[in-house]
Amino acid sequence: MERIYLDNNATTIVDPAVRDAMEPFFCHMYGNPNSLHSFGIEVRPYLHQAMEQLYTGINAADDDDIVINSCATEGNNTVILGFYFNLLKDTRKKHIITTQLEHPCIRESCRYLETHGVKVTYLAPDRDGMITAEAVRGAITDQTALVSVMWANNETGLILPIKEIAEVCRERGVYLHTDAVQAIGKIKVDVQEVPVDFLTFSAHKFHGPKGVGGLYIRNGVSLPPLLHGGEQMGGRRAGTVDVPGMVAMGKAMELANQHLAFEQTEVRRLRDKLEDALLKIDDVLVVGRRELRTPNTVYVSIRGVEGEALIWDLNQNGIAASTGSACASESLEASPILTAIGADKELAHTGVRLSLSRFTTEQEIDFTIYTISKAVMRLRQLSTSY
Ligand code: C6P
Repeated sequence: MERIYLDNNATTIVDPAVRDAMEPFFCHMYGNPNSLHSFGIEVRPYLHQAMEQLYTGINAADDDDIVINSCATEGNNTVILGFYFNLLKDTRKKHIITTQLEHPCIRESCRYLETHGVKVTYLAPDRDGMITAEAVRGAITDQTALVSVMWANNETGLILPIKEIAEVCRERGVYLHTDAVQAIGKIKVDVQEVPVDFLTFSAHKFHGPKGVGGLYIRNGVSLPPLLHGGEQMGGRRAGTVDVPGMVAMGKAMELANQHLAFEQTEVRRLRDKLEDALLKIDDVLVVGRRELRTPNTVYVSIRGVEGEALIWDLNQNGIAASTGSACASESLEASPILTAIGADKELAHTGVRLSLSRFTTEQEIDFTIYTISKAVMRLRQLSTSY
């Protein structure tokens, strides 16, 4: 049976062109770029090229930094914990603002800082699943050092008003970090248009390999490293650079930007086709207006159909989807986002995330529509509450 992958917000297939780009760096050009011999020297231009691709990809300025690391979890921890050591620990600025929508790697690092006396505000989404710039403005005090708000949400695909939030932070003289993991490759990310101070990304979310990511740091902003040791990354992140991973991430970023128009047209068209079909089922809730979401994501609640049961049914038919974030997929708790937008308890247990990519085909979507309608009928018949 051919399988269908609709869980692209969890991870993506590596683009074959990306795999080809990284391949020579395993058994042929495997030198350590810090070595002084030919094996080390020969890989440096490729790292340089990867950096160029990353800088161009997010429109970073020459004097900004992009620190290559292992994943977005590392990038996010570097910012949150780095802030503690840099600013929060010894000053009266002991307040961070973040949101209830963030990935656990932000939430848990903030919780950890709370045990060290840092005050954290976790802004709740409004009825539309959004965090407004006004909500951020209202939470800033003269003790606030950092605001951390994601660019796009991994579960709903909702795009947050990060430009307006950046303007508020600038006005109030507060640093802004954004987790752009779910934005890169789906919508335009330009750090000149949207003046954030820190931005994180992870290659495996845009058809690069797992285990490599990046942290953008605006020029002049100081942030201590999370990993201390050698002088790699200008002392900002010690440890031998993952050469194949970095080359691959550069290529993946270049391809992601080349495919942005395709995401906005073709991927969006297929997502809308799927969404329209879901909305034809009775008692269905789709979170967030579609024009406010990344073009690949739909998060749907179907009354009388437990999210896990539907995922199981789809999996039996070769279709991969999820009830939400992959790292919380074992949790049977009600979805916080569905609860926030006012879904009742029963509906809040039925959320299913379907996320497409540029590799998703029309036939796959047609088969998914057919399979979901059959599964919903079957599961509703079995339901004691519907
Ligand atoms: N979200 C999901 O199913 P890593 O694993 O470190 O590369 O990325 C973590 C991460 C950080 N921020 C956001 C917004 C994310 O979506 C993720 C990964 C996956 O939604 C796996 S939990």
